[in-house]
Amino acid sequence: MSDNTSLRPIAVTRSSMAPLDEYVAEIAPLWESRWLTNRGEKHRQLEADLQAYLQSPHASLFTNGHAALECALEALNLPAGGEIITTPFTFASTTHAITRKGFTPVFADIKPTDYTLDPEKIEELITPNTVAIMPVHVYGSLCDTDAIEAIAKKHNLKVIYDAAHAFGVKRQGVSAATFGDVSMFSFHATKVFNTIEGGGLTFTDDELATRLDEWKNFGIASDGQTVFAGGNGKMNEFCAAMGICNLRHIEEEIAKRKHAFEHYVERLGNLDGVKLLEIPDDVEHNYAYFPVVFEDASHTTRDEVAAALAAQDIFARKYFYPLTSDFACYSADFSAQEETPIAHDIAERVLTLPLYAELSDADIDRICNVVISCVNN
Ligand code: T4K
Repeated sequence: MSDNTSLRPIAVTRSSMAPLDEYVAEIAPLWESRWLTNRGEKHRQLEADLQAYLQSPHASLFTNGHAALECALEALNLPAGGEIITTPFTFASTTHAITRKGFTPVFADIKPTDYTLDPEKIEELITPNTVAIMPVHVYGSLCDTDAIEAIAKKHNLKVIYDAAHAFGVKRQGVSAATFGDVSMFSFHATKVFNTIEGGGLTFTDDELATRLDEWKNFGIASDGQTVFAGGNGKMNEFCAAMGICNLRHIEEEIAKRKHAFEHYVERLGNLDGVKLLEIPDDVEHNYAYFPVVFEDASHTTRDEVAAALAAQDIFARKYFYPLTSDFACYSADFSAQEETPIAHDIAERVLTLPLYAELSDADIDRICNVVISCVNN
């Protein structure tokens, strides 16, 4: 947020970290207790802090967001081998969680407005084998949760939101953590809120809380019996301590990101040939990403901008190109171009510009000058 131009390479993001002395004070008691993991004091405190912040009766911590997503798919006891309707415009994790748990992803198209799953495309894909819907609040844009959950209710399907990008987002004061049967948040180093590595699930079902606690501790129940073949997904005390510290600064973090986001909008908002992310009036956003979609129907402008930025040591990213359905490991099975033309089109034209709390106005000006010059020539 300072006006100094940085000299270092500028990456798409940069981890936010609470002050070092604050973190040191938080972890110092661990040298006394020697309790480093397995649902320690920091773990319990962070779960409680997150329940309050995310307005959720349960916030279950995991080693990372992906493990949390896989665990949710197991713990919901969905019929084995079923189909899950999802979006291909996402990070690898969403689709990999589905396939690694033995389900079949069925890709529905996204909306051209906010790039989230289009509810109107979901119902036609439901078959007797459909067991769930897994939408993504991509870039922190909330899905059309009312429409999606109405469809799920009508067809008796579970809804698992990939809310990896939506930490702190609210619509009409209601937290992103409260939608669907389960929501998964990523607390990776690159996220608005980080625990170094980490993730969490939010939900209301008390029984699910017990199953998840057992799952992430090898299926061992509170009475010591091992009741099923669970895995190991426990967040350690150092990561939980990082989360406790970073959560104290979350409002400041989001305010700084908002400043950066709005500075981009000031510079690029009137530029013909680009579409910026629109934030609805009733949404409190977290300003997680700054995606720009270029009007050029081919990927030429997008690629030129990325190359021109890279020439100045500025590294924007093509989140999310290619679509997951076009990954080498899936492309033989799914033909996304025909089934999800909007997702395919956006993936060809999107570039995610650097956005993080410490990004200066002067750096944003440098980035915007490159974008403007490429688009106008
Ligand atoms: N669902 C969705 C929709 C997701 O986007 C993700 C993760 C998940 C699920 C799974 O959640 P986790 O299991 O990760 O909790 C990054 C992140 O690794 C990944 O968490 C994230 N999505 C994805 C969108 O972005 P890469 O491969 O682009 O990261 P990388 O290493 O290139 O880092 C990008 C930039 O971030 C670096 O150039 C500099 C900065 N950075 C990176 C690291 C690792 C830091 O400032 N500090 C760091 O420690 O995947």
